Amino acid sequence: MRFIHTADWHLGNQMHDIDRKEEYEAFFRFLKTKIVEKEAESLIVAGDVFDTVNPSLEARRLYYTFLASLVESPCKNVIIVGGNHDSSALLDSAKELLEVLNIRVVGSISNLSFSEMCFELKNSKGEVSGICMALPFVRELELRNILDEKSKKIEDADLYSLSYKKLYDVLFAEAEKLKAGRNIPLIATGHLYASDLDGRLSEKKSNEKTDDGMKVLDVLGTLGAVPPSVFPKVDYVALGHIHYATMVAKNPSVRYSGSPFVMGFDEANLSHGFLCVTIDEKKSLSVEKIESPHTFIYRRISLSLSEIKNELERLKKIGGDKKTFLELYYKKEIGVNAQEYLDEEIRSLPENISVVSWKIAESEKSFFSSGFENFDASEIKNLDDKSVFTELILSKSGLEAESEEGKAALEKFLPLFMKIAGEA
Ligand SMILES: [Mn+2]
Repeated sequence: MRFIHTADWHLGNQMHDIDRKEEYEAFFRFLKTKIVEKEAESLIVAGDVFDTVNPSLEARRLYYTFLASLVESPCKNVIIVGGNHDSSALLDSAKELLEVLNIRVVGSISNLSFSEMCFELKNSKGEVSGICMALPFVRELELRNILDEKSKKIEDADLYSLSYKKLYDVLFAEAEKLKAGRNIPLIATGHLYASDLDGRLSEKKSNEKTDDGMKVLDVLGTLGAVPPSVFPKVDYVALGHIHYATMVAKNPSVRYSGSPFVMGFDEANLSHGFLCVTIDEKKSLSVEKIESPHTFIYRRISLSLSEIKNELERLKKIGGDKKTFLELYYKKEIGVNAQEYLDEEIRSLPENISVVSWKIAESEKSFFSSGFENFDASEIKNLDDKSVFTELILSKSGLEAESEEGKAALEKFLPLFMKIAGEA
């Protein structure tokens, strides 16, 4: 059997007010083409279909138009589960209608028995070729409610491991019942934050933001990470919530597909797409990553002012006439007025390139502000003594280098600093 695993579409997202309709439409055309080309018999959408609980009419139109387009395709089963961004009520509102097209929606676990969350998947001949246990995002209250009275009082840290273990165990038993001894693969879904991921989250410090805009500490603290041990022993677990493709605990059968779209400039330089999963008769698994079309170009650039100029020149050449959106972080250069310089550079860009924001680089900002506590010490090697002291004097005095007071402060203090540096 073969299916497409995707998640985190976040339809209706308009970061920096960018109109992304063209990009979404191109993606759905591409996804449909791949479904046909790969002869994928199922599509699994692991949550966060929409970006908000009240998505625009345009976002809803895109969603329904795409689902309708699958009727005449090899895709005979669609499983859609709700994510934390979705309104489960909105997803479930079309449930009965979509069921007629064999599109199964599980917006939330409320009001459902576990057997109603397990579905047979059929191939083009109409034979049952697999079972999917469709678990959506589960809210904290719902997690507590599935535990018995005694376990309800447990610490937050144990809530996720205990409740998810129970959820997946019960679902697994239901799926086994439905499977009734047939030699067909079992697939599970989830929209959650699993621990033990590869890639950028594993490298993040506790105060950095995750792909969902939350700080890692928030996720690990109040929201909780789900340990890999809770996942059921099935042939594949299709997860959503993390916006880049990664395995859980290096297990090739427990995966995040990632989002097919750039959902923030911190993700701009990562690849985005979906997974094409094949499980053969011997239950051996192969997973192919398929990259989304680059309809628009998104880039976060963090460079010194003069390097930004070169990078913009380069982008003008490689981007052709594609719509390109940039977020610039610049590193100050002594004696250059950043505002004037960037104004000039940005004004000379062709129409298809937009700079959505530009600000001073974080590492510089923390250094140039009051304290050194967040300062990355490796950065200091790029600055000479004079630059370091100049910036220190300016930040302590709150003055601009170009202002008269700033010049006076530098004249007064810089020689003193240089003298001390010389002696040291
Ligand atoms: Mn999510």
